[in-house]
This record gives sequence, C-alpha cells and structure tokens, in this order.
Amino acid sequence: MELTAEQIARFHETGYLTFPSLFSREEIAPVQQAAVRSVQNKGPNVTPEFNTESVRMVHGAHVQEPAINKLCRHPRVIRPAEQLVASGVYIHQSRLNYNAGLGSGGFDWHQDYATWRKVDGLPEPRALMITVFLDDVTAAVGPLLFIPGSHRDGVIDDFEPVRDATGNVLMRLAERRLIELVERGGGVEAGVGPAGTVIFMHCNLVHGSTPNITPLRRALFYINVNSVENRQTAFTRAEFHAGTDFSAIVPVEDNALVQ
Ligand SMILES: O=C(O)CCC(=O)C(=O)O
Repeated sequence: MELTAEQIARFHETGYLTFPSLFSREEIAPVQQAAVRSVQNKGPNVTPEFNTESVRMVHGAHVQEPAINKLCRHPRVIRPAEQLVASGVYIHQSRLNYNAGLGSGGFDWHQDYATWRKVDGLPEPRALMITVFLDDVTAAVGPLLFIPGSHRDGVIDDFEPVRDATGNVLMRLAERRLIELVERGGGVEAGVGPAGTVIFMHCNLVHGSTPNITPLRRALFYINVNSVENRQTAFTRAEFHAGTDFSAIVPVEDNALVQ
C-alpha cells in the first residue's frame, strides 16, 4: 500500500491517518488467537491491570508469536510507515493493550515520544504508533482518544512521570496543557471502527483513554516503529520495552496472515 501525497500532507497536519478495515476479519483472526496466548504467559513483559486480575499490557509479543510477528512486518503497515518517516523503520516497541473489559484499561493523557526521548534517548520524533484494532471498537468500550494537531507543539515539557509495575513509564500531561490544546481547536477524536482498522499516529500526538467498563474486550495492538536513522542512545530498559534490532524491517508477502 502506498500513501498519496495528500494523505502524507494530512498526516503531518493532523498527526494521524485512519484506515478502516485495512485488514480483513480473516487476517485478524490468527492475530487475535496469538494475543489470547500471549496474555497467558506470565513473563516480566506482562503487566497486570491496576484494579482487576486481568492483563493490562504485553510488551514484545511479536517476538513470541509468529502471527503477531507477521503483522508487524506486513507491507500494509510498513510501507506507509516508511513514507511517513522518510526512511526504513525498525520496531522500537510493540505492545498489546488487552483491555478485557469490566473496568480494564484507561490511560492518562500523554505523548509516547516524551518517554522515548527521555528514557530511551530517541534523538528526533521520527517514530510512529501503528494501532491495529484486534476487536471491534465502539464509543462504548473506552476507545483510544486523541487530540488532532497536538503533535505540532513537539514534546510538551509539562508532564509528570508515572511508572507501572513492570517499569513502563507514562508521562502524564498537565491538565492546563490539555485544556489549552483542546480549546485551541484540536477537539478530541475517538478511534472507533471494526477489527482490522489501523491508525497511524505521530509519536507526539497527545492521546489517552478511559476504562472499559463493559464486558466486551477492546484489544489494540501497537506496532511502534522508529526510523533506522534515529536509533536510541540510552539503554536502560528491557529489550521488550525498547528493542535493539535496528535493521530495517523487510516486509512479508501481502497474503502472509492467511497462509
Ligand atoms: O490503548 C489505550 O487505551 C491507550 C494506550 C496508550 O495510550 C499507550 O499505551 O500509550
């Protein structure tokens, strides 16, 4: 898949691009099954929810599960990513936000690059979050929320680090800055759509979510890629938080997920 000049310009203007049903249900099915397996492993890369028994996040599942690995090297996500950062890309981090329901999930407002710059020393914001919907996402299930255009301010140096049980760090944005961004006209968008939908997000796009109090799972898989010209310069975290295979991803065949 190749992005048009208009789509690339829109990405730089708004900080995101959404492709409903970029993957079919048939293609997503093996990834869903792999996601279910990966939450059953009890390794250090698995983060529990704060208030429930279920799993909140799994980092690095692409190393453990072949179907997830193929998704992360799929040309429908990798080719556009290369166009958006103008170089080859590698996986800085993958994370499954499993969000099983009944009170799971919920993330304070933040920018991912704030962490990747401070903790991993990524020199430039030449990284993307590629969000793949593993379930149907409606307004009811605590969708990903984001503020269009908020990436254009760069890193907003007004946040407080919040560290979870496995050492993942989220830089919580100060409320006054959130209010400014929304009042300035960015508004708030919700990432909704069928399973297989993909959102390409600039790493400085301010985003968050509310808890999912329904019994419906809302699993999202994030392929967080970085330009091969923008390697990390600090090496304090586990491989599953900040990957050190800096070779450019070679995409698989387009039909790889249904073979
Ligand atoms: O999946 C969500 O609800 C938001 C996740 C998020 O903001 C993050 O993992 O950085």
